[in-house]
Amino acid sequence: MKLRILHHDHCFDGFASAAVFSRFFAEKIRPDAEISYTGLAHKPNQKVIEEELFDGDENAIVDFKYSPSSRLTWWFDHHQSAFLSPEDEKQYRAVEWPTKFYDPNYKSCTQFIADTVAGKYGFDLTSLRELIYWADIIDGAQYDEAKTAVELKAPALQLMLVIEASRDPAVMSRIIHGMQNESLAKIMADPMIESEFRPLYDRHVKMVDLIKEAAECSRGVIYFDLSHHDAEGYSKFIPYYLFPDCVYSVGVSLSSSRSKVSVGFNPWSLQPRRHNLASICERYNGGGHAVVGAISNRPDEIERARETAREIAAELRA
Ligand SMILES: [Mn+2]
Repeated sequence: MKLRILHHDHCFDGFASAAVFSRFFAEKIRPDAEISYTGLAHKPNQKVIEEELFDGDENAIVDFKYSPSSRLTWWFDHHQSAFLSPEDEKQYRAVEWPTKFYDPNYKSCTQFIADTVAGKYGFDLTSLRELIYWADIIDGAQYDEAKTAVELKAPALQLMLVIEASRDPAVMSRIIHGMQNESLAKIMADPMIESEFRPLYDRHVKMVDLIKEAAECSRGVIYFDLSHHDAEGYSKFIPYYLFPDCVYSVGVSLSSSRSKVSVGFNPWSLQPRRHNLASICERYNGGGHAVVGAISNRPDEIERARETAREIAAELRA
């Protein structure tokens, strides 16, 4: 029989969820299952998950939005917004589904699947402990210190970098299969993965230097403008690694598709957060969460982005 697993793409938790579910399915449901994988990415204004993606005898979605399709046989998600429409949510909540699970209290979908299948089916998680541990750290941004998140010494965090940036299907497939039976260090030691990682890591180190050069910290707020560099996509933890005593960061960046102001609260700050960053960003037509927010505009609006960033930095310093 064929099992199709649809998982959140370019996301460590999405990959780990697919790996844990695969092991569970092969051991507890169908040992003869022939499993294939499809990565799903969020699209603006998406209304449905295309029916033709459900091409297995059984079809599972993990770490991604619900589909009311009758072809969907398994579902696990932990995202706050897990439904593409109010109708989908109503359809899901009207029934006690035996194999479709949702719990937004979980920090990672991997941990959610692990707890669910261990409890309901007695699935033995022993050999998957390392994977589950790191999925929960990464998806919940629960790093003990900025150093861990930025220096990327743990094999799990090196794999995270590859998963988020690589577009090579062979690399993706190697990782998703490796996660089921190998240690994360062993996957990283594979020359194919190592050579994919190297340039990404070099770029990451360059971003640390770039932010170090551009940033200044005063009255608890780090401010940096990267709009003269190709700096789309850097780790949001870099500013706090460079300035551990700062409370907030405000950054400006520019790519071919947008100008962007990023605002964040230092998760390792010893001082409390006194501002809701989502509310601040909403005043400039942006959004986000209380601890991290952003405002995106057209690339030609970069001067306005710089102005906005300076205003927000001044407000956070007041
Ligand atoms: Mn997740």
